[in-house]
Amino acid sequence: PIDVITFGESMGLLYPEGTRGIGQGGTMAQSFGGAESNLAIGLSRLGCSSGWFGQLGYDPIGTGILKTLRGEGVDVSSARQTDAAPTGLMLRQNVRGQSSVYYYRKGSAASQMTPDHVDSEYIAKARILHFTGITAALSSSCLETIRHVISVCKTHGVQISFDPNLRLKLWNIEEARPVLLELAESCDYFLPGYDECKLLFETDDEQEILDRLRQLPSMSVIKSFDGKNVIVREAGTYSLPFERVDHVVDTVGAGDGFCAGFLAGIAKGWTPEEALSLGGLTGSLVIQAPGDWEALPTWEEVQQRRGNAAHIER
Ligand code: KDG
Repeated sequence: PIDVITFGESMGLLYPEGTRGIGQGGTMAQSFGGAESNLAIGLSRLGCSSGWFGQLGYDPIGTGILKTLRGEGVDVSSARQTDAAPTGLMLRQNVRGQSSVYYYRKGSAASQMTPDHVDSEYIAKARILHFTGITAALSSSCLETIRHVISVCKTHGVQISFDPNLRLKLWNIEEARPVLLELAESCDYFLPGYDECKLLFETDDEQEILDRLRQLPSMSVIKSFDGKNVIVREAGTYSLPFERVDHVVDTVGAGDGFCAGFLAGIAKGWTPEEALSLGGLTGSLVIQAPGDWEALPTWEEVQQRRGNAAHIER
């Protein structure tokens, strides 16, 4: 078995070095991103087995992404590369603390994923299958792929985790709402942010949001609810204040880090309350260094943070 399998779009990432913005000349640095591959890396670093699949182009960016994922210990045996379309790209800049992203992903290899690309036997190996709303926004065939994966999970008793990851650059809230709510109905763990809840349920009223989440069949875990992370179940709520962070460097990837930590806890057989604390800690470490996934902590780092270091550093 594989603890967590996830799928979606991973893209090349280019960003200006230094303090210049895009279009102002200078040198671009390269990396890659993708909410789901960030999560798979996070799980692997936390000592869980993880797999990622999706469709990349047969190009140096796609090949580079696969190499890095392999190096991080993520199983990519079910990932595909195609000659028919390129790997998507995103450009990001951080000017005076304001981060902006520009996507070059329309028609990308990932957006052409179809249910035929899904290996049911591979999915059946997962203890938990995780996907995000980004994939649902890419194309109708990607949304069909998600629906197909959900049915495969139900057939094989695989638990489902879903992060809505609302990206309003990809679709508007009217398009997104019914789809994300449909998907929330079919998962075991629903992992939204509080701001996403406000948009999904069309209210700023805390109590109403909690009531709506309680009506879902899944357990919900709200990231960033007024300085805390909160588990919402029919039986009640449980909340844990944020970890102390002295210096926020780059918040991109915090949600993926949180989900990786939470699912790692669940995969290790912890209670959801214990898993929530690993989620919070992992997310807090991601934002203290740059990169979408580069700052994800290893299990050893997490242990040290918790004061459980197995050795004293010399
Ligand atoms: O959560 C971080 C992701 O948003 C980033 O790595 C890129 O997946 C991505 C996207 O679609 O923006």
